[in-house]
This record gives sequence, structure tokens and C-alpha cells, in this order.
Amino acid sequence: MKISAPKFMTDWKTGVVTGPEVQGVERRVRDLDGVFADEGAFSQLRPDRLVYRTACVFPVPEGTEGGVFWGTTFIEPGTVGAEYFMTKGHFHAKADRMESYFTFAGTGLLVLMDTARNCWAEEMTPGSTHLIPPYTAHRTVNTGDDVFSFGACWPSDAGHDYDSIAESGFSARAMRVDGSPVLVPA
Ligand code: M6P
Ligand code: ZN
Repeated sequence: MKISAPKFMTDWKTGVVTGPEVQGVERRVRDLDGVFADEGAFSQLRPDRLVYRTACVFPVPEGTEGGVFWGTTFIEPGTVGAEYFMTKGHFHAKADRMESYFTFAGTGLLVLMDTARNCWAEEMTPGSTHLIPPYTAHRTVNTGDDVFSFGACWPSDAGHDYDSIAESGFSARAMRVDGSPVLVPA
């Protein structure tokens, strides 16, 4: 029987994923209008400045029941006013679907919010492993001075519900206060 080389590789130090058909999105300042609290500070940033990007493997079509997706998110260091660079964040379109996150490099926060808008956060450091509960919105924040990278594995039928977040946001924001991250009510 044939033994083949692995199809994809994940560099456990950096999170870089290599292999055929690794695809991702880039989110630049111009893609994140309305995400950060300080609109004045936001308007001072170069529109093409990179905030975060992903490198993912989608082995089955989006929406397939029973499949999994795999990928790394890289968030640049930076702030908008006192608010750290972060992802848009989302509930899952199929809101009961869970997801796992695991940190490769840098330091950050996983900000979570349930459907009653209770918000809390977990520290993310290399090796930290996070199981996002069902019905829970999730957003990641780079609280350090270097690129923050973490892996994610999620069901291929989970989907992304960005609209609820665009409408009502999270009920707390991760801000730098005296040099340290604090979760502040929004
Ligand atoms: C992780 C996963 C992806 C998500 C990405 C960026 O890699 O949760 O599904 O797309 O983070 O987060 P967002 O989609 O909220 O911008
Ligand atoms: Zn998700």
C-alpha cells in the first residue's frame, strides 16, 4: 500500500500553511469601516494598511455537512486609537456549530459573546487551545508588538454571520490601558 507525503504542512512556530490550494483573504483598513470605535483615529490610517489575513484549506465546498476547514489567521500589531487590531468577528450562520482555535505565535485575546450579549475573553499565547462554544460570537485581537498568529478548525457547514456584528457589535472592546489589554464595555 502506498504511503504518500502529507498534502499540507503547518509550521507550528509561525502558523504558515503550505500546500496545494491554500487560499485566504486579506483585510485592510479600507475593508474594516465601522469595526473600530475611534472613527477619527481610523480615518488617519492608510486605507491599504494590512490588518489581518488568512491562509486556509477548504477540502470540501462551503456548506458541506460533516466536513472541516483548517487555516491560520495572522493579525498585524497595531491600534486604532487605544483599540487593538482585531478581526471583524462573527457568529456562525449555523449558530450551534463550534470551532477550535490554537495559538502559534504572539499574544492576543479571544473575545467571546453569547446571544444574551454577555462578553468575556481568553488570553491567547503560543500553545493555548480554545473551544468556542455553540451560539457564541468570536473575535481575535492582537495585544502584542509582533504578528499574532493562530490556527482554526471549524465545520464546513458553519458559515459566517457578519451581519449581527455589523448591526450591534460586541458588547465589549479590547483596549490598551496603561500599556495592558483591558476588556471595556462598548
Ligand atoms: C479564523 C476562522 C475563520 C475566520 C477568520 C477571520 O481563521 O474563524 O472562519 O474567517 O478567523 O475572522 P473573521 O471572519 O471574523 O474576520
Ligand atoms: Zn468561526
